[in-house]
Amino acid sequence: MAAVRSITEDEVEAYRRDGVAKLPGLVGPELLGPLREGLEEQIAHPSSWHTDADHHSDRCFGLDRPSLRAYLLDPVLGENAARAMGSSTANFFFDHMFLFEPSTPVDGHYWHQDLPFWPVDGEHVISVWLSLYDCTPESAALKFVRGSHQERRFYPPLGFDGSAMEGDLGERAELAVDVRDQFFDHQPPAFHDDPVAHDVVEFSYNAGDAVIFNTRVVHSSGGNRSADQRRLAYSVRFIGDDARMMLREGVFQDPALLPDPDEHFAVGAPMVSRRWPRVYPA
Ligand SMILES: O=C(O)CCC(=O)C(=O)O
Repeated sequence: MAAVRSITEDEVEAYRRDGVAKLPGLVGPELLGPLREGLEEQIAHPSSWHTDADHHSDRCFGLDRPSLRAYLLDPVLGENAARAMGSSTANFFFDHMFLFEPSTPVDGHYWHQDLPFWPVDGEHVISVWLSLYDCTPESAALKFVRGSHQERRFYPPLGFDGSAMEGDLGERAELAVDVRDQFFDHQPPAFHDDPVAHDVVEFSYNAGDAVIFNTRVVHSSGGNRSADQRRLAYSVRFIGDDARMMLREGVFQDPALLPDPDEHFAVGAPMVSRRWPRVYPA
């Protein structure tokens, strides 16, 4: 059996309609072991980009770990991303791990969209979030505001704890453009207070289940309130044909995601960097 299964047409349709589609059993048990091992090594030896607030996260590390690299560059995973985006290609953009140990509640939620944090714009930007262990809404399962990818505006990006994030873009900070008209002037409402009215979709995941989601869709978990269930997730981000370089003035833009210093970066330019290898077609 293949290590990563292919997305179905129904799942592609759900992704386009709702901005998110659950992919049960995306990854088989034979791949879960090596992925867990690679992530445990990373937790023990975090990168300079890791954060430890209420939960632990790290990013942009997997290409250097053979057991993770094979998954990140798996052409079936890339093809799934390309088909969902409606793009003829998929390039790896970056990987991101999120660990909530048991009893790691959050204060409210951290509702957010991903795209406004990242130095990229376009429709062909997508995430595949994989659950390494079983998880339920009680143990920090990721949930979504269905259809919120259709809203063209962004909520101003903040950290998971609600505080403003800072990052040094170096000389590239000067390239940032004024896109204030693309932003709400307020933070997201507490969608979890009325999940029915806001069409919040809450999934439960078995180990190896994933969601594929649009980087404009609003999402969060409610933190890990379970006393004994660990929650470990691994998100892979892909970019496709229409993705273009972007820097938004006055809002946090993640410096970890820029091309290497010796590489070209210009707002509106195609996403070309040795850090973003082609995954599909292989
Ligand atoms: O796993 C989480 O709690 C957050 C995940 C997330 O925001 C993402 O993958 O974009």
